[in-house]
Amino acid sequence: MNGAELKARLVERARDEGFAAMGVCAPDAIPQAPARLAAWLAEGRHGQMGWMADRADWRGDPAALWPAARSVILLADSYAPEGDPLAVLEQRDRGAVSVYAQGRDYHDLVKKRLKRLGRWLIEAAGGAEIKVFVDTAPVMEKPLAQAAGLGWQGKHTNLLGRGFGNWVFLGAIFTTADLPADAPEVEHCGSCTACLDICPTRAFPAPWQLDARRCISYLTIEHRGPVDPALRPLLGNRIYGCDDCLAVCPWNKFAQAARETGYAARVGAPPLAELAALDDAGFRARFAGSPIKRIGRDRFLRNVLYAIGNSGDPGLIAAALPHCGDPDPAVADAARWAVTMLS
Ligand code: B12
Ligand code: SF4
Ligand code: SF4
Repeated sequence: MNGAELKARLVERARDEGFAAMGVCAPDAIPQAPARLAAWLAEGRHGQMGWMADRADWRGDPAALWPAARSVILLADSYAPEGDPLAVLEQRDRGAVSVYAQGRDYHDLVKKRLKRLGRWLIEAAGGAEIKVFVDTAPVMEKPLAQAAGLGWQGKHTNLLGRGFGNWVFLGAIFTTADLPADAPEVEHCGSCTACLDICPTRAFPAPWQLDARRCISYLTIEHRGPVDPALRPLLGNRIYGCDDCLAVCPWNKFAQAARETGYAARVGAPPLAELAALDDAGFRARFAGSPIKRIGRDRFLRNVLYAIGNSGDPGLIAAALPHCGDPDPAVADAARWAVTMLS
């Protein structure tokens, strides 16, 4: 089988595996990425995500990460929500959990299917080698996906496509097989600024640039310790991630229904009082298999307490009070802040 035939068969297999789109680029297809990554890091926009700076040379250059790779295959997997993901922001006594974390952890679900696809490729390409990546390796998945023609990086920095909107996860297969590259996609945001305008914390210093230190996704998932008191009221009831900039994108009218049943919403919008009462064992049992589990009970409780402080409901003081002496200083501080806000 030549490279073109192999790729055509792979596209079919990717569709059978439920992926919304597949494309291929060469490992050296993102020459602009290292300088952009370096500028972002130099501004300190990664905050406490020190792992973004570690191995930045590999992250910016796939050819350096694995010199034997000849092709990079990018895949998009739809997790489009069924209803309006922003409706929950009005229910201030409940926690808003972002769409991506409503079901089972996408890292596991995407990787399983990438591996199946990769195994097929190894056999079909007569012993090619592969490495599969979903989020956790030093790989810049968004510019690679644009280079592979899947879609473009919107002004909110996420990848979106004309045929699927922006509710997609990305995954990559690096391979020693030689596959014909796709043409890169160009930008189709035009004069739209909906994602920039809705951001509650004004986390975009400019279009296509995100200061993670102000992003609610970063603050609720990645940031350790207390959140800047000036930003706390802007978190609202968001306790894990944020969807605002994704939800307003007009290209989502082309969103494809999620094929992966594991993404189905099972967390919902639980009452904040119920979440504040979870001890460590209760937290781990409730969020087993969910990406939420990885932030641990203390950071989760910190987020819940900020949401309680923002609820406007003095009836929730009772849920915050028991945590004012918590051994975790960020939790105790958040509990005291919540009580002050509601008193
Ligand atoms: C670090 C990280 C975060 C950080 C920082 C996000 C960021 N935008 O950098 C935080 C914790 C904030 C975050 C949040 C989210 N994340 Co995240 N995250 C990542 C991760 C691990 C690396 C991203 C990265 O390389 N950032 C570094 C910056 C410098 O690169 P960049 O974002 O590509 O920035 C580019 C632009 O600035 C561009 N640029 C600069 N100037 C200009 C000018 C022009 C004209 C153009 C066109 C471009 C341009 O150049 C840079 C390089 O391409 C990726 C997984 C991966 N390994 O790629 C997931 C990933 C980006 N995250 C993902 C998701 C789903 C989210 C959330 C939606 C989760 C949520 N609901 O809470 C939010 C979205 C927030 C947002 N608006 O970006 C998905 C996005 C899928 C997609 N469709 O794009 C990814 C790809 C994970 C995955 N495998 O699916 N994330
Ligand atoms: S995820 Fe939320 S806080 Fe982060 S940039 Fe988008 S709208 Fe702003
Ligand atoms: S909301 Fe508008 S500006 Fe933002 S990514 Fe979508 S089309 Fe581009």
